[in-house]
Amino acid sequence: MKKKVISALSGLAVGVLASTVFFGNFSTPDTVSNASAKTDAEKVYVPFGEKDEYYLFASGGHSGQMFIYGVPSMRRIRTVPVFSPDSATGYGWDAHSKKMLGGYTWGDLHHPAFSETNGEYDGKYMFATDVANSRAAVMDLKTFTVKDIIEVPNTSGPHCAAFVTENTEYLFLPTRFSVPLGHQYASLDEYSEKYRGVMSAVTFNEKAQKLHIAYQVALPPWSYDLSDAGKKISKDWAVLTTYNTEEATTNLEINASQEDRDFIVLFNWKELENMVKEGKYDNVGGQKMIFPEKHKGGIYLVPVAKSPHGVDVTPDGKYFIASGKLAPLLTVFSFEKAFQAIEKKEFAGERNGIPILKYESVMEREVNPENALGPLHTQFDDKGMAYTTMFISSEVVKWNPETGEVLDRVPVQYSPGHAVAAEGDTVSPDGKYLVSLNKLAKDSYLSVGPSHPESMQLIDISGEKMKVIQSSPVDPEPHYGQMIKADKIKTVEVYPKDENHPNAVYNQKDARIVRKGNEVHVYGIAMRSKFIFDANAKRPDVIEVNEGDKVVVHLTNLDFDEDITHGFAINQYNLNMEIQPGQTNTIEFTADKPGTYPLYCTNFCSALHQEMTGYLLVKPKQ
Ligand code: CUK
Ligand code: CUA
Repeated sequence: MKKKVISALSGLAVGVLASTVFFGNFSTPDTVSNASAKTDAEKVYVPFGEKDEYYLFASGGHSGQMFIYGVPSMRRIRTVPVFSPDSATGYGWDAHSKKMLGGYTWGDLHHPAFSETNGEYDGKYMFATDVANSRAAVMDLKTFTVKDIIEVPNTSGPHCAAFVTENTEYLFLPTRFSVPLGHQYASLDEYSEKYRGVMSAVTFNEKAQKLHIAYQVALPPWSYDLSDAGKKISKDWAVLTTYNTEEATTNLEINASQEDRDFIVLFNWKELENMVKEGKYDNVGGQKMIFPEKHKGGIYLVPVAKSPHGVDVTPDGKYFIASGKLAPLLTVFSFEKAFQAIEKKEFAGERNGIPILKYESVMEREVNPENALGPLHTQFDDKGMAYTTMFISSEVVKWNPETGEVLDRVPVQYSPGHAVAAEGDTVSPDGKYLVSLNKLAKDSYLSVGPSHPESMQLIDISGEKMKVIQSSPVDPEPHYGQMIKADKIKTVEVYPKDENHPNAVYNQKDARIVRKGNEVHVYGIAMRSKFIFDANAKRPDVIEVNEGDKVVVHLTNLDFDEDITHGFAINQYNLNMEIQPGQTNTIEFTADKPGTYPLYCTNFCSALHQEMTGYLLVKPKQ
């Protein structure tokens, strides 16, 4: 009876009141005896008071942001700005984030990757790269805030990253575009001689919370596409796909698809690490650059169907799967076979000094699902089954990499890029859920004009047959995502008191304004519902400076209370920052506009939030 009510409401625009009154207890064991008896609506319905089972971190593409969803509800929980400024949080205005963004005002975030321990997501950090301005970032999952961003020299668009090794030893950042080293000018007529594709090996120092480029490799002037790190037996290895091995310099749509085969680059990062230790590198613009034509070993090429896109290592680390995106074939390659061929030096020539392995000696099997077209990316479940997105035929194909048997196919709307499985890139995926990240949604939602939001469709993969059970809009187009078990993420609810913080003020009476020449340092407090900049002033909520002064405002949020975030904005000065509970945050500016400027709290914090205001008075120069 109860089930009927719920299925009648599938599509679920059920208000909070209705949910607590009617369905408050529907997930208790007596009402739902086994998963298969659940309707689709029940499977995605997370009642008020309960939480989703997984976090989905979905790349925000050219918004430069990361989107956080809950699965199975597919509700968007948060937007975390990474490579672009964000007015809502003041990201890009407060001193730390402004410095990290380094003047860039947009980014193109494609592939998020969780930090790993023993091949499992450990829930500590999230890494991502920016295709637009060649940067890498790390986000702390205790606070869901970005800790460090680095620019990657010699590289143009590290699209193929970030994929981390089993114990987060490295994230590898291969470039999408080849350019002359150091971005020097060189005519495109000299493309083959002067241009290079560069792969960077980046480490993360957890203590210092800093990213660092350990070394780079000068690869041939091709375009590099997706990469993946090995696992278990292949844990010292990583793979990346290439296209435009034709080295075309114009009209790539046609010219980069001339040859029948491109390559997978297979490399042993332990060997490359040793080469660096032995000094087998050149110094290029301050980076340790390995030139494979000079220092042999560690890097090999495996021929693959032309213009491959994704390459994915199976959870057991035995195989890597890649497919020509214009071909109907899925190809399974064997690490073990590759190792044997390398051992026996069974090479079929070389390109740019890098030995080529024979396709036949590394290929394990080819799989050809009938009429399936445009294979892009592959994910895995808990039984070792593979799920490949088919961009052109708009479907997800489930198949067995051990036998090549095609087990199921499900249409998605439309043109999926990646799919992401629960704990999908680990050594032990969970099964259960797969989200198809679709590049086009067309008619899926209410129209908002000629351009539409794209979509993410949740697929139940717990049974033999796949079933699409929910859909959620996402804007702009989704690229990759990763899905982590919710209980692995341990956030802090308030920033803990840090008595050593140089700018924190934990006592109201310590709020003060200090002038040093033409610099004014404010050590203030934000609390429900006032600012205190100078405890001893006639008007403690006023900052008075002279035109041309450099003003540095440090504010500590004294509300050590979950979710009580304050903002600090100054009218017409184009300034805003947020101060989360317990946090001390800093904003700097030059008071270059004389006059009277109200300032206010931008984040609703109490019934008297509207009263949380003050003034910036800027005395004009004589
Ligand atoms: S890419 Cu393959 S469909 Cu940027 Cu991961 Cu988008
Ligand atoms: Cu503080 Cu609103």
